[in-house]
Amino acid sequence: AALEGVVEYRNVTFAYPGAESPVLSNISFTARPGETVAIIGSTGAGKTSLLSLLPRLYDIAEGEVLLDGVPVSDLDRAEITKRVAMVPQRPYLFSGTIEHNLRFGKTEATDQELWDALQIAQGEDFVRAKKNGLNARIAQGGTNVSGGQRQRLCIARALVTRPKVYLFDDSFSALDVATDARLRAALKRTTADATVIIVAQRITTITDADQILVLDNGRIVDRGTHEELLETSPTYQEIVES
Ligand code: M5T
Ligand code: MG
Repeated sequence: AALEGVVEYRNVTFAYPGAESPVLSNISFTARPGETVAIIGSTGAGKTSLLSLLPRLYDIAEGEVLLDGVPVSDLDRAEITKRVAMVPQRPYLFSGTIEHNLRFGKTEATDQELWDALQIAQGEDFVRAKKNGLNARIAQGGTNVSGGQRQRLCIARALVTRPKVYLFDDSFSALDVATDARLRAALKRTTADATVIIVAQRITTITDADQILVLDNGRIVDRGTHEELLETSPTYQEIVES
């Protein structure tokens, strides 16, 4: 099959509707299948805004966001979500069973596929520990599961859709370091052929990324691998030391 899941941002400038100044300026990068691109930067730098442009949560005024060479503005959201799964910064669970929450967006998945996704997302144990397993009920907004459990269920939900592109917006922040490391190792095996774009606060989550983009005030100020940035980027050094 042809390469699928190539993401390219080309000179993207973006302002929220009604806002006076752009939150993203002249953003360009490419993420290819098999690669992990990490985005790091202080709060308000524009990381979430940057991710949200691929699934077309907003349309851009300048530049282009391309998925497999096609501007996303020419694709409808349903076509994009077949190929792109985003785990949002505030992952949402709705009132229903764990199974309902995991199948969201892909009803034909088998129970085995749900368990496989839970295993990768490090959520298998706590679901098995529940009396009703996959049929255990989740309260509206996921208030009866912990923040880390909610993140893991939302990661499992993304895995169930078998996307070509994964967008993780700070998806590992509520996990302890050991669980984070196990999850990412499992994820790496599963997503070996996928394109992964990951926003993270914790440096250890991104040190092995193929490319790290340092975002500051809506601009990519530096880019490279962890080792390269340690040498060349004062902004990155500040983040590492903080
Ligand atoms: C970047 C503004 C926000 C900030 C800037 C999501 C969102 C953001 N903004 C809006 O005006 N409307 C919105 O719906 O855009 O915000 P961000 O992209 O959320 O930044 P971040 O993800 O790097 O920050 P954080 O805190 O998640 O690390 O001026 O007001
Ligand atoms: Mg954010």
